[in-house]
Amino acid sequence: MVLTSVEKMVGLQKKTSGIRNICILAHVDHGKTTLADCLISSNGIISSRLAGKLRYLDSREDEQIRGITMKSSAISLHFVKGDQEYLINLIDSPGHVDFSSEVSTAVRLCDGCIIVVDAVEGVCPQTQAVLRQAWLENIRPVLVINKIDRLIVELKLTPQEAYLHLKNILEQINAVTGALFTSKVLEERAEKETESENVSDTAPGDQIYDWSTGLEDTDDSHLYFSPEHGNVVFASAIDGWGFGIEHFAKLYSQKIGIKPTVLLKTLWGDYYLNTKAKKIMKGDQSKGKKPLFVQLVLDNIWSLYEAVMKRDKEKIEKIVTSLGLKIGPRESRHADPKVQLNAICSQWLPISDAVLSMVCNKVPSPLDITAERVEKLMCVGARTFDSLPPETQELKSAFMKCSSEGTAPVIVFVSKMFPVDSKALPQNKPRPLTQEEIAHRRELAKRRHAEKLAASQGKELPEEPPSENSSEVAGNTGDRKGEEQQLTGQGDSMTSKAVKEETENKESFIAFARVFSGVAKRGQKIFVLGPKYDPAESLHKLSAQCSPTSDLPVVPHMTCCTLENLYLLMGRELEDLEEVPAGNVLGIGGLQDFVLKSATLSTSPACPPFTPLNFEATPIVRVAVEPKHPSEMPQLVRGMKLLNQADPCVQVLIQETGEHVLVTAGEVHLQRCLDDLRERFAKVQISVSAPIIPFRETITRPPKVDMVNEEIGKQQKVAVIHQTKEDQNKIPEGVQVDSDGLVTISTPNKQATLSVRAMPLPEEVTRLLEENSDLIRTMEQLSTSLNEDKKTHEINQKTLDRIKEFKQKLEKNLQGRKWRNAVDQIWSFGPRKCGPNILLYNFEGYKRSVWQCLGTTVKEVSKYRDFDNSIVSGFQLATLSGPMCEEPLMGVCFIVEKWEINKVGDILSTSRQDSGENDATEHQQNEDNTLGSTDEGHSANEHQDGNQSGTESPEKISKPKGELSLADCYGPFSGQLIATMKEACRYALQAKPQRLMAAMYTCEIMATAEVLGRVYAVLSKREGRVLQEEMKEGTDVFIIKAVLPVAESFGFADEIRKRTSGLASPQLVFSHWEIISSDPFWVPTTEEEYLHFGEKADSENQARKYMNAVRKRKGLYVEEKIVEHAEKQRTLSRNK
Ligand SMILES: Nc1nc2c(ncn2[C@@H]2O[C@H](COP(=O)(O)OP(=O)(O)OP(=O)(O)O)[C@@H](O)[C@H]2O)c(=O)[nH]1
Ligand SMILES: [Mg+2]
Repeated sequence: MVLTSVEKMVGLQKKTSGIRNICILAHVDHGKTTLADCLISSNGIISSRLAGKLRYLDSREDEQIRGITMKSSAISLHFVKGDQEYLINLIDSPGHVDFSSEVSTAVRLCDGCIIVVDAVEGVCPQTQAVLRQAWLENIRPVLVINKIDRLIVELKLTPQEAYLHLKNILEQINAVTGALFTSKVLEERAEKETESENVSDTAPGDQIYDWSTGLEDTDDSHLYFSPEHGNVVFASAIDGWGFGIEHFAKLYSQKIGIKPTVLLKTLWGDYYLNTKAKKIMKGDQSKGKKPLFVQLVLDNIWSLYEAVMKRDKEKIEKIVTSLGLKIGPRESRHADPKVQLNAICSQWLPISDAVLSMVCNKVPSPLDITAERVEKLMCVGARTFDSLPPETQELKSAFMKCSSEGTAPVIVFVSKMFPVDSKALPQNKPRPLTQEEIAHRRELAKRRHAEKLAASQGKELPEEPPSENSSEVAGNTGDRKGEEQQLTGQGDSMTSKAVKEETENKESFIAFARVFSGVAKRGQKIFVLGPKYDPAESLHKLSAQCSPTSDLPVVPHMTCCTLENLYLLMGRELEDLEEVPAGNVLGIGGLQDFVLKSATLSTSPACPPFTPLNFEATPIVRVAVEPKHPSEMPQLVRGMKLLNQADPCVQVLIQETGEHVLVTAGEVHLQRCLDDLRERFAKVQISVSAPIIPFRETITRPPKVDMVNEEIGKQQKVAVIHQTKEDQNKIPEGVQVDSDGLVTISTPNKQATLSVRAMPLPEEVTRLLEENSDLIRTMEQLSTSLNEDKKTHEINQKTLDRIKEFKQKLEKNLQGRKWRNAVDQIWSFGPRKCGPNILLYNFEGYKRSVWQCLGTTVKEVSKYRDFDNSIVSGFQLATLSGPMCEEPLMGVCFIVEKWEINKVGDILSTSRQDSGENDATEHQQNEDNTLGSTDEGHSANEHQDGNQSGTESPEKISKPKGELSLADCYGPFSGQLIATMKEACRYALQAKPQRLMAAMYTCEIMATAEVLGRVYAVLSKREGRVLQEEMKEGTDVFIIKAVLPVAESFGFADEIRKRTSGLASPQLVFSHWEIISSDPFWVPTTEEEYLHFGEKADSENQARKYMNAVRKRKGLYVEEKIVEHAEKQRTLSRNK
């Protein structure tokens, strides 16, 4: 029986101080959904007998089958504590890494979270990840240590051991929070320091760095979990019990006559009770005393479990009566002791009371949102709060007030869109009639009956005044009108039938959202602000007071929509609402066409878009999909669009090859996406390619030893003749490669010559480039705007500092003779101008810098400058796809050592010779931009001012007219340069030892000692490498940390699970790129190798296998000798 009506909830929603928005976070399988069940059953939505078995919030079929949660879902609960009433908006989240993006969507809407930790497994990788997410969002965590029954039943610990174990877990968790806190304080301190440095110019030599200072004066006690602070609950969700120590403190203060405040402080910790003196003393172990927690709490629980497990009826009865509980006959006679336990414990220490009162005490209400959190939400990227326009800054107070008055601006954040079957929407559901409607109908029926009677008796009824808007039919005209009514009624039901059919099989998207300020009303018009919306820009165009209802000019990234339906989220059900006041979590219908995944909604144009959600997982697993029947392509495309909207993390793309590609976070996620696509969104059969695994190409230093570990000396080289020949064939005429790997190549028209060398970058530099790709992109944008002399981008001091720091780090890591001045000579990064490869220039007469925004270079115009872009473009192309299998490059540095361009006049003369008729069209070309874009004058323009028709640059005027055409029979000169540069890079790369890089997962596996061997076997079969193995304290569980190539990971989790009979289950997270040490082009070249491997060298080569697989997939030529040296051919004779 549902105890709370929707009306009650609506009432509670208005009392902001009694609202708690929380989510449940944990590692996979630590019992979030089970705990949610217990909390839900306290509201009577599900029966308490089913709590823990039903997993009510796992509403998808596959969630129930697999037993893991895959999406976050919300439910509103009512809780009474003393004379206070609370509304708890509870969100359950998934724990599996593949769905960590769903956690981000939940965390954003909440003010606090319940961190659940398994008492046996302790802190796991996802526990740390969710703690970090809670931290980043600035929400208050509380802790539930769950599954304590396992300590009793499975591990068979004594209460004393269990106490130590729990203490240990608590310390581990606090260590994680401590680390987060310390890093933040230090960061803030460093920031302050730089600020104060900027202000006052103290002599730098006198400063002594003491890194601990900031930490000491910052109070951090509220951050830590400690039972005495009331933010820890010990529980067993499956058995329905849980308690905070204040429960026992209250209980025992009466029994033993010690003040509850004293007990509260000493019940957890190394204190014991001196029964004679009735005093609590410190220090337990040394004297062999039991700590209070063991004596007063754990002992009782242990003895209850023991009694029930041993079916000691007398003892059970004794305990039950002493606790004053009533156990129903059904439970007390039940064969399963678990049922009895549940019945007793859930009455004795109801888990929902313990958890919900902790939440109400410790989690702030929406009114107490901190200024820090508001500022963080309002500032996108590197922007600071002070740099926002004043109207926007004013909105901060609206956030802080969280007011539901009519004047308050409405601010809503949508964190995800989730699909709901249209049939399940409240407005499409058959609704039970209300009392009034029933009464009304009865009245009508009565009257009709009376009319019939009257007609038969020939009497008339007294007339009643006809009421206009009621559907009642009155008086003697009733018959005809009644017919009409019926007809239209029928019409109605017919149209509604049609609508129904239409809505059948259709998905509606509901926005998962929270109101941060104002009241969201049904039918209200509101602005939808995209993530790139900039209030500063639009406030120029609009007045701050304008509302979404007025006529507005077009503003980028801003649209207007209507809040069509508002819903109360009740797990599997939705309830219609008229309006939702500030501070509540809600569902919004009708945003499908306006919001893709997340958005900010507001009635004020000054509202900034919220900072994007922090996603922990990187989508890495990609597959190509196509419909089984090619004619069903449109359905698939539509389905993929819907899927993209429904999942916060999936990426849906069409590759250059025309393939439709899904990119997902992992195998489980992929499976869910495909199921959704098949059964829900596209409803067609689809075929799925094998996962497309990304690789990177790179080069290394030449090896010092050969494949049989012999040192390579020149005299040992064997002339494997065909190999050398092949090598020579690869390099066409006109390309010179010297012994050092310097490649010299000319453009087809011989007007320019380039010398390029490739070098491997040190690993740290590659990592640095990867980590700072956003910064590099910002630098690129800054340089462009500087070049265009636009001052639109005010350079933020913080960004500048970060760039400086980045430069210093690069300098530190690029040292030695080879890299002299390298950092100052960086010309570009690639691919896409921000990747992990570098282009350097190293020749006289040229100056250019990516550090332009730091103000280091003077602008210099030279003959090179005009073709600068071509070289950079060639480099971008070369780094985008390498020669091995057309995958992007990584960690490669290209150095242009020579770049000669013939004098412009020479180019001109040759181009005249080559194509004399060009002169005739030259005038036209000057006007025609498509051709003109190739001429020098124009490209000079591009660099300098970008205005083409106005004042001409002095250079251009001084040049003879004919010079404008630089195209010859080989095509435009700039194009030739791009192609030449690209070729040069590729050859330079091939002149060095090339290697493939594989994407690596890190995985953490927990396994018991007996299955350890099998885990290792699976790991080594799949090229995995164990990094660390340690034993979890107090258990016989080993934690193995390993890395594993993504390419070998498919089916890994399943295989491990099968081989260990489900005892070990790994979690895979993308971590980094790693060089595969084997050379894909390797053939024996030294005498030893030749002897060892033979001429064919056909033993397995991992890198070559990967490379050829990629080449095959891309339809590139694969060098494969199918039958070589066939010894004997067998002819199968046909049976006659
Ligand atoms: N022994 C014991 N088992 C529990 C307890 N709580 C939950 N479980 C079991 O642990 C398993 C996982 O529980 P769930 O509630 O689905 O875990 P979850 O954290 O929601 O898992 P995900 O949503 O997939 O991350 C189920 O088999 C539960 O029966 C507990 O207190 N004691
Ligand atoms: Mg769950």
